[in-house]
Amino acid sequence: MPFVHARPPWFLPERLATPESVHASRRRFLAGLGTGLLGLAAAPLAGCRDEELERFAAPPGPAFPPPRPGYPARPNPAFGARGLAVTPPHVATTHNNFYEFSTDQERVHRLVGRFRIEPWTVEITGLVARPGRYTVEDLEALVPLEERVYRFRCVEAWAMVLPWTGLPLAALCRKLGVRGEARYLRFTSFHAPDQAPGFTQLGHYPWPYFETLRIDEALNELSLLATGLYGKPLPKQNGAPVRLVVPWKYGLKNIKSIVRIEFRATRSGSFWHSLQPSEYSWLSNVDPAVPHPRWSQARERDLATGETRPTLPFNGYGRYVASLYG
Ligand SMILES: Nc1nc2c(c(=O)[nH]1)N[C@H]1C(S)=C(S)[C@@H](COP(=O)(O)O)O[C@H]1N2
Ligand SMILES: [Mo]
Repeated sequence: MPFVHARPPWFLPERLATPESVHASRRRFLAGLGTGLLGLAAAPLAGCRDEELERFAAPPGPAFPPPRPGYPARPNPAFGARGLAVTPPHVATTHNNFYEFSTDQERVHRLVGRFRIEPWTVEITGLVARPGRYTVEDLEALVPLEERVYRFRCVEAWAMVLPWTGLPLAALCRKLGVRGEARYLRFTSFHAPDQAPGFTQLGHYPWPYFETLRIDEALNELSLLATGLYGKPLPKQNGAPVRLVVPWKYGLKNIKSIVRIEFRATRSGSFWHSLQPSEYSWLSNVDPAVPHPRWSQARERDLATGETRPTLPFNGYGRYVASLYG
């Protein structure tokens, strides 16, 4: 095993650095909750035999849905690759965090067979002039799609570089006519236990997955409502048909498969923050100086190359967002 000696002490040896152990560590806090949940938490999909999971199996075929009008979108030159090594599609589409399907990151893409992404609507509600149920095509017609290459950093200290296709959230907010009293956006993911095994297997989690942004974060030029990846519509495992991309925050804020966006006057919470606030902060901004209670955030591991590099404050996007938190 080359270079093990060069790795920082927090880095798990390859033998242990399986997705299982990554998630076992993320889930370990559940032990403290008692009530016999530990058994479930310690063994992903324990009690769910492979035969039961088989009904969720994805048929062989391309991960990407067929292109729609608007694809491929115009690259935004302000957010080009600029020397960043874009993560190969096979890595980004086979290593996913999507607890609705599995805690095993390598298994998610094989369990999306029953997930129906069409028809799909996003309910836009609350403090906006034009609430309603919007299809993804409706949203794409409101704001032109563009492609942006962003760094992506999971709280578990792995990282990618991804070319998203999406609509700038600020432009969408303007089109929707956000009212002055709106201070927060609450996003909600899909909730369909017949379509994904995780809802049942992890029945003690506060489904559906939810996240909240401050309005100034939503209006920041970096915030994107992504409907595509690698110039094509989003694969199911990457949060089809529409997900949030806020690249200065840890991956957990980048909520997938959104069915509802509520513009609110009062703050609301987030899935991981509600489960363990001391480990997953409400803001969850990428910060190398603030370790997770159980691991350092000083460095990150590139998922494609396995190389580690220093974590950047705000994931390298301080120029855009540091002023929000001054
Ligand atoms: N609905 C939902 N959204 C989610 C998650 C999830 O489990 N469910 N996981 C989050 C986490 S922790 C990460 S790192 C990213 C992973 O996105 P990817 O699989 O496209 O890389 O999605 C985020 N959004
Ligand atoms: Mo993550």
